[in-house]
Amino acid sequence: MDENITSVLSEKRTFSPSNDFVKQANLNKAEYERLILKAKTDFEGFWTELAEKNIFWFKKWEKVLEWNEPFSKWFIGGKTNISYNCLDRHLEKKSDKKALIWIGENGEKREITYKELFNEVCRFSNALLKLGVKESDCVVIYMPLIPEAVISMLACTRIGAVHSVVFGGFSKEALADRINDSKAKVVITADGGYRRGQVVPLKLNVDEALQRCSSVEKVIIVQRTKNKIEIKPERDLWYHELTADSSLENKAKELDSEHPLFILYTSGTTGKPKGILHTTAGYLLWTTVTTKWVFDIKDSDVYWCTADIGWVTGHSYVVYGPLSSGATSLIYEGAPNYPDWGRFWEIIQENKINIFYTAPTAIRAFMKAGVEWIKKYDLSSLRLLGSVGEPINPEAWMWYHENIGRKKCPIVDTWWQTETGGILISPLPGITVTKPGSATFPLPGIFAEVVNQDGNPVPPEQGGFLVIKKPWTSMLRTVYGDDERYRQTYWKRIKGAYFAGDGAKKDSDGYFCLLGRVDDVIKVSGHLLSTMEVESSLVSHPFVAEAAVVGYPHDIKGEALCAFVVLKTVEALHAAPLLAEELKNHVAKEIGPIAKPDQIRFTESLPKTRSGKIMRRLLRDIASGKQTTGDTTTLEDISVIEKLRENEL
Ligand code: 6R9
Repeated sequence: MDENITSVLSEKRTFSPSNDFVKQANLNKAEYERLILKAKTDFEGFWTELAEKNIFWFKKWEKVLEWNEPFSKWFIGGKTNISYNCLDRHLEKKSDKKALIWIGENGEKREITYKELFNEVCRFSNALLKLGVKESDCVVIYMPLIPEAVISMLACTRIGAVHSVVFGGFSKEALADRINDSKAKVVITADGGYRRGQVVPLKLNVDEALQRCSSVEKVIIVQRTKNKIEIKPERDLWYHELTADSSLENKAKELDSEHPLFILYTSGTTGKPKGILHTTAGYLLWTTVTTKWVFDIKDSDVYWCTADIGWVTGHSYVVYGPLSSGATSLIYEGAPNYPDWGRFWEIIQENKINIFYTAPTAIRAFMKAGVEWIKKYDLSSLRLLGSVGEPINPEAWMWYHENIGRKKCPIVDTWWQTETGGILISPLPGITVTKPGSATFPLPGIFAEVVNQDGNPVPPEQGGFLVIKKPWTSMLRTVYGDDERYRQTYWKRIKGAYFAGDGAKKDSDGYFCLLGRVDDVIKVSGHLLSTMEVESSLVSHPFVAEAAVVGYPHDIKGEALCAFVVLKTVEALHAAPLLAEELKNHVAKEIGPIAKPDQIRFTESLPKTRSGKIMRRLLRDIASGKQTTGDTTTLEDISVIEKLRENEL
């Protein structure tokens, strides 16, 4: 890319944290400024200080960092264990405190204290050892969001096995690919999981996937739905039978700082998913520290991150960050709209949730469902809101602020990736003046910049590439089994920096605004436009619930914009031909004529991955009249594609 990205939206609204929030915040302004300065002037000293304060070590490290671009090693010579940090170290003071609150889709509830969670993890660790699972063996976890999924993760890390969680909504093909790439020895699954009242046949998927996988020796099955499954006696074991006579005594392994912790697959621009590898101490440190800083976790808080453990957000901010901080973390098995759109708000009311962390796609779905669902519930326990996964449009941000936060809660719009392990750019809730649609500033210790293709910073208000210029402790170590792909994907595009794949700009006040993936940047009549900005403009129209904008080839403009638009009500569609014109003019007015979409297509829903990201690649194919190509295994509802084709104008 040789031009700069034209950035056209500018946000003037600002929100300061309330005095009450500031007074009680974990991180105050003076300490923040000290940390920023310390990281600048004494980089290794900065990380040393954090590692000493926040982590339990069996043995202290000898060397803070070995940086051999693009490979990093942190806290060399140190020994720790993430399961020990999440469990054992809390037992003295918090053994009766709730570690997990689990809510099943059908309303069941289990509350598990730190002592109970510790016991279960020890019991299951012993069972895994008895099966012959050794340090560095890979264990695939393919489960619904039930406590045993968290127990499995913690048991693996306790004995030094490497887990690879595969989202329970993935197909048997996707599961088989991931098992084969990681050469897993054991798969932990459940007979089934619940999704909108239906049973998802997880064990059946495992059986079918394993026809293509030769590395797996044992399958452990948690009984969840009691649907009929086939048991292969030489391979399959019930979790409850396996753990029944297991001892509760288990000493956490003293693992090297750089011991591999987990692999998590994420999609790349090519078909083959990338196995992102994280290691022990550095990941533990940054997830712990960011939980404290960004979520302002207090001992009395009940915290709810709505992500599934199949995604990195579930790893870092459902399991490891909160448990290492000794917090109470709520997990909910079901869908946000099951049995109705009030489900989340009911859970918040009943469990007096204080901190709520979710994704913009969910927020926009709630906007569409209407505020009636929210008004029925008491949300006054909430004190902090978070957003992750995509750029949050200012419109959605304001809605979240007004309707869920009741204009009282700070919103932390947290930018990060599977690859970064933890949050890198985010407001600090007791310090930062926020702006809707901006993730604000890099955290202390994170050297982020917006640059052009030569790696030079671009002027304010101009779009460019988001890069990280110095290593950080929770960075990915490599793409599992493929160092060259790691180097090529992340370190080749911009010299001397980690390139995240996202476009961004800094505004005139230095605020970072994420502009979406660079492959979502479109060149129209010589201008590079961010699809996100056009989408935000569309969503700010009162009739529009959600929009996805893609480019398609155009004789004169090079590329033109096609907008796929979901309306708030079906009735609005009756005015469709007029409305399409109105929306085009709306965008032209809000952003400028260059951003005016050539086509508007109305649709009931957008094709999304199961983690809620719009699959623009598929929309691009439809907009340009091509056959759908490439991998669709991560698509949540395949029928959306057919419907979109039927609607072609
Ligand atoms: C944590 C997670 C990473 C990609 C990332 C970016 C997008 C995440 C964002 C955001 C704008 C935010 N992203 N958070 N964009 N603002 N606050 O989502 O990891 O699934 O690996 O996705 O998500 O495009 O590059 P992952």
